[in-house]
Amino acid sequence: MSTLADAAWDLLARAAHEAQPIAGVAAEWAARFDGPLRVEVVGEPGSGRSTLVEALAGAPFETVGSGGDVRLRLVRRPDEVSGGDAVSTIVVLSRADELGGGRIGAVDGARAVAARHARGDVGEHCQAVVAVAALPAVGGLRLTRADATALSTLASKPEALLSVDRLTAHVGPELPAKLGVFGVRAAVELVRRGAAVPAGLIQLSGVPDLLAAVDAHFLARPAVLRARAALGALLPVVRGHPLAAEVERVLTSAHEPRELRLLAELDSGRVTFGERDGEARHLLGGLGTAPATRLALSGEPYQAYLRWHALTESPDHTHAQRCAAAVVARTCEALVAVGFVE
Ligand SMILES: Nc1nc2c(ncn2[C@@H]2O[C@H](COP(=O)(O)OP(=O)(O)O)[C@@H](O)[C@H]2O)c(=O)[nH]1
Ligand SMILES: [Mg+2]
Repeated sequence: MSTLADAAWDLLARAAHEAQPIAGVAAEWAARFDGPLRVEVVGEPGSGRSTLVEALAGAPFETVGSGGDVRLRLVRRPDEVSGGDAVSTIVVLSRADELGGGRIGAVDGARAVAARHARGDVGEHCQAVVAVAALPAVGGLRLTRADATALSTLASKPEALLSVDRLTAHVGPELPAKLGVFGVRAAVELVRRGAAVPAGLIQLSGVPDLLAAVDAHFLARPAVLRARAALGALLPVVRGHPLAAEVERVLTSAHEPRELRLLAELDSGRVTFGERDGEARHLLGGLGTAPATRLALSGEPYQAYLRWHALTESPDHTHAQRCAAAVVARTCEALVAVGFVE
């Protein structure tokens, strides 16, 4: 059912026969249709882009500075987010360890802030909000033997951890610069517990949470996101050309981005159908897009359609729930058309 990708591919192939600059843009995006998803990392200077890119080295996607298929939008405060394309964006609450002066629970606190904003206004402009402290994750992998010795020394000097100044007085400026104050405090705690410092810091940094979010929201259906990005790039160059109306129609009528959007809304808790959430997630392709997987909890697609369609007119549900049910019902319609093939 990747109809958007098929439609986009078809439009790009046709656009490739037009005059420049249409042909050039179409060929450029057609050429990357089968490559890895390109994840753009954007943010104000100082938001932590370079550090995050380093922390993401080795991830199963390519990070780029511009022209990506999807984006990680780094902000230091959630209220910096006031717009943006919801389907192709994950908001990263970066330098999360600095919240509350680098105390040991800083990243957990930032995680709670991120979850709250995902359910609120910020959630309207993205698929997920994730708190990340990339510096301790990256720094932990660069610890020298001298750093390890300094961490052991600090483990028996709790007073040295009370402020940056005291920390610097005890171990010099390098270790705090490498890990941040939070990172040093967390590393000392790991040393006390006899745990591995680099792995422990990565776990605490939120980088694994971000990788999981990218996986769930972007990498699960790369063709849809790539197709959408390609048509989005083509649109400004075909303005005034007969192709423009078609590109616009495909972009606005595509159902798959609505599925992705609703899956994110169910995840963040912005929308819920109570005990029916599991069935909705399955139908929307959240556990795999094969028809049999989508229908695993629903059985016969036409009956599923009737049940979800009934919700779109239910007076017991909110407007948001009725709109969301319409998206699920539309998915069921497509499944009816495909036929339930085991
Ligand atoms: N405490 C802390 N500092 C960070 C973090 N990420 C980046 N920084 C620091 O913020 C400054 C800017 O980081 P950089 O990654 O170069 O940001 P860019 O300008 O967006 O590329 C540098 O001094 C980094 O060490 C983080 O997660 N925690
Ligand atoms: Mg930089």
